[in-house]
This record gives sequence, C-alpha cells and structure tokens, in this order.
Amino acid sequence: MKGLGTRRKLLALYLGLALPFGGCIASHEDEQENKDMIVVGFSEVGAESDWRVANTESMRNTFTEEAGYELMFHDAKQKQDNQITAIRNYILQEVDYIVFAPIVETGWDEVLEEAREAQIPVIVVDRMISVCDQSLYTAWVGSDFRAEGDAAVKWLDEKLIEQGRDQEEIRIVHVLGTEGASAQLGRTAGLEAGLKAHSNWKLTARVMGEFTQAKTYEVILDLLDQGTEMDVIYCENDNSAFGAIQALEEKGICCGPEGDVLIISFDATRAGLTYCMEGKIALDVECNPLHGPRVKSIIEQLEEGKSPEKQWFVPETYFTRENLNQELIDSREY
Ligand code: GYE
Repeated sequence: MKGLGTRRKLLALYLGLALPFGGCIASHEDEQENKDMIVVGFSEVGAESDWRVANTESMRNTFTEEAGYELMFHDAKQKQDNQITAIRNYILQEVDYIVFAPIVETGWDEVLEEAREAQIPVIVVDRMISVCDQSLYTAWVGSDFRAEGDAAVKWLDEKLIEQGRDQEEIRIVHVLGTEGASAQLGRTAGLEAGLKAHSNWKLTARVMGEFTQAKTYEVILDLLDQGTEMDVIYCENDNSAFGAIQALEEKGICCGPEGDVLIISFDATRAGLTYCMEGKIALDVECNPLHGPRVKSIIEQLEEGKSPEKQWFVPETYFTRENLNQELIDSREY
C-alpha cells in the first residue's frame, strides 16, 4: 500500500504546477495539511439516473478536504473504455486509493493487474466486477441485486394471489437496464426465475431501457403503438419507471396496483416513492446509493492496517403504497 511518499509526490507536483502560474507559495501549514491528505481517485458510471446523482453526491460529500481527503472525480459517461483510461491515469498519478463503480461486470482484469503492480488498493462500489483473481480488488460494497429481483417476484406473486389473478395469463414487459451491469444481471435473473416458476406469466416483450427515462419512454411508446398487450412492466430502475409511466399516460392508460398496468421498479428514490405513494408505481424495491461513508470506512480500516470485509452487502427493503407516507419520503436522503 502507498504511504506518505505518494502524498508528498502529489504535493510536489501541485507546488510545481502552482508556482510558475500563480506565484502561489504554500505556507508551512498548507504543506503539512496536503502531506496528510489521502488521495482518492474515483471513477463514476455517469449521470444516467437519480440514483446515480445521489451516489455521486454521497461520494463528494464524504471525501472532502475537511475530512482529510483529496477526491479526484471522473465521470465515465457510461463507457467502460473511459473508466479504464481513468484508472490508468490514477495509477500514473500514484493516488492512494482507486475507487470505481464499474459500468459492466467483465473486462477489468488487465487494468486491475496494473493497479496491483503499482500497489494501489482498489475498492469497487455499487456494481460488482467479475474477475478470475479475487485479489485484484481489495473490497466491494453495494447491493444484492439478485435479492432485489427475488423480492420483486415474490411481491408480484403475492399481489396476484390477493387479486385472484394467479391462474390468469399475466403479460409482462421487461425493460432491461444497461446490459452487463450487475444491477441489470441480478434483477433480470430474479425475473427469469419468476417466469420459470409461474407458467401463467408470459414475457410479451423484452426491451432496452438503459436505466434512463428517455430511452424507456421511447421503447414503451413503440410497444404501445405496435399494440403489445401488457399487465406488468418490470422496470429495472426508477428512471425507467418514469419513462414507462410517461408513455402510458400519453396513451391514456392507467397504471397502479389496481390500474390497467402494474409497474415494478427499483431504487426507491424520493421521486420514485412519490409515484409509489400516488399508486403509479405498484412496488419500488429499495437500492441504497449512499456509499460514500461506507467506502470511507473501508479506507479507514485499511489506513489502520486492518482487513475490511471483502464483500459488503447493504441491507434493503421495499415500498408499496401501504407502507409509505409523505413524512417518510421527506426524511429520506435521496
Ligand atoms: O439502480 C440505477 C443506476 O447500479 C444500482 O444504476 C445501480 C443502478 C441503479 O443507473 O438507477
């Protein structure tokens, strides 16, 4: 692991750049302060959803100078190549920790080998990575996406029984998130298992929503124009659900637990829960984006020479109209 040597080098780099332009000379105290800063290079997926914005804010609000950190932030704009380049840059800059929220699960081995050679610990946050050698990363923190999918399926099963529709044919439209992302893979696997277990559940369409409102609006509108019948839309995040609702409403179709179309969503952001309380989203499975303090706690453990848990799953719940009220929504951080 890197010691103060790296931080000193960064300080030297900083002073070397600052002097010729601004004539800025750091005081002894500034120098002391910068020397002790922990430098974290973070590569974020993008800004595709409300969840993502909350995740970015959580990281920015946690890794502040006051807390003793210098955060280098990089927005990968949903492209894995951008993330690989960012990680390489962090290696070149000899940051103390590399943190990244991987867009997809595969394709990380080579660049993480490079990080390992440079002896920089790598912390993976939110989505998971799939690597042959588990020692290529130090720790991961995020959600159990398969469990989220299973919770949605269990809820749907019970809801249909309650409505007396468990023998009827149920036509399901599945809106996929970013292909190859853990959140997509886990939530999709949950639905797949549900389809297998219920012969009356029929998948009428599977479309790409890319976790965005705009894309989902477009694909659902297309399906409606083609006359695709749907009882349930399984959206893999809140922004997708917003797009689906927008398309349905434009066509004068009601959505809600007792409406024409039942919408299942994931994230439980404030906007998602507001729709849920109004009944437009029938079920919103929670996915917690507030990972900043969790990543910080991993780094603190490493700084103290301790070994953090390799995988840290965040406990989560789910929401329906029945367990929501405005006070609860207002009290949530995202
Ligand atoms: O559900 C979605 C975001 O990886 C858990 O990515 C995250 C997902 C989240 O765009 O809104």
